[in-house]
Amino acid sequence: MDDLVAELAGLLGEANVLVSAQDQALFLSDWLGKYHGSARAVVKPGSTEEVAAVMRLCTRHGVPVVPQGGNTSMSGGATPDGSGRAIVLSLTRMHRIRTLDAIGNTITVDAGAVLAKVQDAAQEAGRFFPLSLGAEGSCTIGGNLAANAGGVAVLRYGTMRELTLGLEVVLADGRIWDGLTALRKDNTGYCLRDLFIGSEGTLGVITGAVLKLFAQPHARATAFVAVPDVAAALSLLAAVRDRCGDRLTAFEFMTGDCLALILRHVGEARLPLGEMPPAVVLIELSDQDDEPGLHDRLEAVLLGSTETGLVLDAAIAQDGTQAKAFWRIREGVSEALVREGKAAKHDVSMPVSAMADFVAAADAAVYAAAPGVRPIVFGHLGDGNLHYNLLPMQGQDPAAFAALTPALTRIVHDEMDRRRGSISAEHGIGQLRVAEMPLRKAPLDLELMRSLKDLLDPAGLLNPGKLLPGKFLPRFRHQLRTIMALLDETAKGVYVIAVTPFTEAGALDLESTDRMVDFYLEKGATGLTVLGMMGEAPKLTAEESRIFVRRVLARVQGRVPVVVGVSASGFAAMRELSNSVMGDGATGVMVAPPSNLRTDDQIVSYYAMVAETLGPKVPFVLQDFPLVTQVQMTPAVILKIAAAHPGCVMLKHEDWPGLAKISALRAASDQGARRISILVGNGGIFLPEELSRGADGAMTGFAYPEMMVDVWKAHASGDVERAHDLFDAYLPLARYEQQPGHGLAIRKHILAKRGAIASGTLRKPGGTLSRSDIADIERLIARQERRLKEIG
Ligand code: FAD
Ligand code: 2HG
Ligand code: ZN
Repeated sequence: MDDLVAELAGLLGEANVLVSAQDQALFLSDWLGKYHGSARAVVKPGSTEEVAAVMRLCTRHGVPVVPQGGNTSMSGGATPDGSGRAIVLSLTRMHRIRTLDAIGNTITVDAGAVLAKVQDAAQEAGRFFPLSLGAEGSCTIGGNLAANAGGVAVLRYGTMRELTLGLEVVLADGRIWDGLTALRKDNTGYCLRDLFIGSEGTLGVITGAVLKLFAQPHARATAFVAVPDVAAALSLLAAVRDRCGDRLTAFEFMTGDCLALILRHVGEARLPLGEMPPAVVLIELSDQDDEPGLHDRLEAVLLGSTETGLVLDAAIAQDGTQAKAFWRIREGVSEALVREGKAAKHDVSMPVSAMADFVAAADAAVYAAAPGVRPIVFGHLGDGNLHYNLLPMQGQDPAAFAALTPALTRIVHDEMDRRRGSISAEHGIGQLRVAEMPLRKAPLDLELMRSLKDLLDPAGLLNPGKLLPGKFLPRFRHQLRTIMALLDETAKGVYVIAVTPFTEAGALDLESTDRMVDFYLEKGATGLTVLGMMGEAPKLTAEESRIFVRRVLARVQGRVPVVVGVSASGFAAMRELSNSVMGDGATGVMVAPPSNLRTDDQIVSYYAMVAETLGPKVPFVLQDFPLVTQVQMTPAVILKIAAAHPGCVMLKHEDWPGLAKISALRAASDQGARRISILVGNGGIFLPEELSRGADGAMTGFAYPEMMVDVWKAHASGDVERAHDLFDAYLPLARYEQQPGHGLAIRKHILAKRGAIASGTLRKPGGTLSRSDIADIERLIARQERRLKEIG
């Protein structure tokens, strides 16, 4: 027995400190069987004082603590990591109903009290505690509070937060915060209670709570209703609300596929309708009395809705047994899912009115990315909360599906995000969604949350790895859209093509990504371009590409436009990437032609397909880079594409040097042809001449972006000589960086030397620089600095 365990046993008694694998097993895996951890000990204190003593001890020893109630978390929130360092603090021995105040309508309970027992205690006293969910036979009040649980009666009674008056919490350092009041009104400053609700065991251990009670509803009417789809279900919701007001207690949705799954796996579930419907809702009304009146109301609204086509069929429960049977179907869903396989689970929240559109869009995007994957969609429609679960394709290897899951989750959450929703309505973040937090929460949210965590748990011992990500990426998605207009024909200046920073080990280096963005903007970039075809974009996975783009967008925070290269192989992949990055806040995309295009017609048709694929709302840059693509685009072809597609707003001109092409394009626009922006490439080595021919700036990635910025500015101010002088000073290095097959290593080496990125590493396969190369670079930099000084 180690020292800590011995001390714990001294505090709680040996029987309440579990160390053997067998005794611990039930506490170390989650209900879904997704997470398996290990623990130094599982401890079961019997009182608030014992919890406080455990916390003092753990803080003294620096031992992490994972609070646990009924262990029914749907997000791995109560499962320790695999290190074996943490203790699991189980509240299950603390299950007393402390007091019940029938006049004040409150019940005070230990945090380890099982929800169903609290419901029973209320009922015995002629009162009602409304929180209701499938796991109520084993989940605890502490877990419900820490997760801010929802369930099937939120529509009428609210979430756990709304059902709570007071809390008792043991802090990380062992102090007991006594907020166990039954006050309905208390305006004496910040609401500390609400801080702990939904904190998932990361701010303190909840040991007791005062909960609200209600009058018992003696009358109920329950219906199982077939509807054509989510949209009809939403219209029906409005109709029921109009007719029944607050009597509407539950409005639960399930698709036909979800229903079929339950009927297949839950033995006692029987379909109460004639035919398998496309979708169903389970509706419950409740009131103090007058059951016949309730039934009449429900029947009337269902009849009316049948006439308008919202309802296809309906069964109204004739007694409590039938109502229970309807609910058994609904409550069987999680169990059925587990029996079918390991689902990718999503618990999205959004405005109720957005849900039909969300399901259609998410289904389409999921099918496009992974045909055959099975959405099982159900949830608390009236609360704007859907459980959008995805099951593997029939017969799919579970490991292959697991590998696909992060990408599918990203797709689902992107659709949610487009509707300004949340990645968790009721199941919490836990460990399942922690990686999504930086992508989905605003930087200020994360900063404030981190400050609170640091204040209450400075050593980070409470439920580490859950809810809060280790490091934050700022995100300004929604704000960005409003600030940043889409790319258009007037774009000018210098759009630096960003490199992709990697660590020495070849991993994506996101911290350097931030630094690099800052560097480019400090040097005067008027825009940024990422995932350019000549860089290392092809070495990124689709997931990495999205992460990288998001990081860049988050760092840019709308200060300059960001263009993303989407020359993915195949139109479906192009559409997917483009939708994703535009949804994230990119200002436009760039498309190079595939090298198999030969004739002018083929090029024109290809870009017609591009325009159709991207849709009318996505501006695109036509990349003309014959040296690499082998596709020769004449001015006539470029003009034709620009004329046909308003979405084509810019030419990235990278012909070698192709000055005549720029002249021809500008002459044509002088004659009335559509004028689009022209930004030039080739590391800027023809920039002064290209500007003189009518280019609007550069889109390229020389390691000294300030050269392009200064040249462009001097040229724009009319000082062409100065533009040339500046250019000449940088030319030797720009020329050196243009070496085919070697240039990117040189560029990254210089950027690392300049502190823009941590390492000049190229991801494999990628070249390295020899000593002689580095000596060349040093000499050229020294000469360049000298020359710049000379010209002032
Ligand atoms: P646990 O799983 O033990 O813990 C949950 C989180 O709370 C963890 O982060 C844990 O560290 C923390 N925690 C637990 N106790 C304490 C405490 N005393 N102090 C501080 N932190 C603590 N959820 C819904 O919202 N709506 C539903 O409809 C719903 N249905 C479900 C159906 C099934 C079949 C299952 C298995 C789960 C369902 N859940 C639902 C998920 C789950 O949130 C709830 O079951 C419940 O709220 C978790 O309570 P628990 O005691 O099991 O908590
Ligand atoms: C429910 O609504 C629960 O039944 C569980 O929140 C959802 O299993 C799930 O995804
Ligand atoms: Zn739910």
